Amino acid sequence: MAKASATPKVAARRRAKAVRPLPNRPHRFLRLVAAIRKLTRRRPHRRGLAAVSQSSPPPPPTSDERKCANRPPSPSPPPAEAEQARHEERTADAAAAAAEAVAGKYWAHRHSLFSLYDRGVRMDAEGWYSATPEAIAAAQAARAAPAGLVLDAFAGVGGNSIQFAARGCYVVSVEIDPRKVELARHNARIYGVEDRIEFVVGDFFHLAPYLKADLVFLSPPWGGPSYNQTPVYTLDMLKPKDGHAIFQAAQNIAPNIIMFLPRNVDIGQVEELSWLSSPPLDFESEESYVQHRFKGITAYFGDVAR
Ligand code: MGP
Ligand code: SAH
Repeated sequence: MAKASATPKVAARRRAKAVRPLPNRPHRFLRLVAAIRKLTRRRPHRRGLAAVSQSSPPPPPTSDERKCANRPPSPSPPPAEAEQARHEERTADAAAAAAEAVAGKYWAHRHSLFSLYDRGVRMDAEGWYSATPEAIAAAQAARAAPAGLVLDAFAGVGGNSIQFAARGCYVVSVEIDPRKVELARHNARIYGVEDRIEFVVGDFFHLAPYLKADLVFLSPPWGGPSYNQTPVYTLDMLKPKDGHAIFQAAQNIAPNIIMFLPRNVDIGQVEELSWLSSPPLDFESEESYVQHRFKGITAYFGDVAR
């Protein structure tokens, strides 16, 4: 397994090996974006396929919603208020968790997560512990061809999407949590790459059958910071589905896949993913470091593997 840290020399070597993008970009990117917009508009109130754009107006009430609005008052709070109360509770919980995270080790890492942190980068609790450190995200992005079309399937607060866009890729960033999408959009603006990223609030597994790209980037949830409590991390521990299901969904989208995985992952299992294709995909794994600290394993499948 290779050991990698992001030096300009390595980045230059990687550029030479970069995967050639499919032709017709950016038109293909725009067509894909139009398709996603259509898809997400058609079913605007399903969590898995929520509306994409911050500026989209809320959908008109359905006949059921209108019936709800006309119901006589009941002793329990009306659904909208109860939902609002639940939302506020969740927001307060998230804010408390974020404050806790900030007070801990993550605050010390803020500039390695985002070098422009002081310009106003925003995070939430999960973002603090799962954003890919910038040097690692930049090294991963260096494998993609400039102007290639990248799908970031679990985009979080934007750590990877921003680096792919900074390298000149067009990026479709899928993230299930709408609040994170707003954070990612804000962070991309700070890095000046917002116009190369299409943000989609949605469930990757619902959207996957409709998507095509040159490269899929996968950094799914690992199950929280306790992922390293086990000596060997197996692919069934990934969330929200096991590693095979995640990889298979990605395989139908692009011939090149990059996965960012825990440092204690069972590397044999990861290599086996390449056998899901016939003939097997080229495979390479490397240890990803930030300032000599081992942070995770990056696995490359397809032409992006050396
Ligand atoms: P870590 O091991 O929690 O932190 O995460 P650190 O500082 O290396 O731990 P310590 O043992 O040195 O104290 C290391 C890196 O893994 C983070 O910066 C994230 O990039 C990534 N990471 C961690 N988690 C828990 C997740 C996760 O759930 N999902 C994803 N995609 N990445 C994660
Ligand atoms: N690479 C990101 C961090 C990703 S953390 C960064 O650098 O910022 C994993 C993310 O996957 C979380 O933000 C979580 O909300 C999201 N997620 C979980 N299930 C998902 C699904 N089914 N579809 C899309 N995103 C999902």
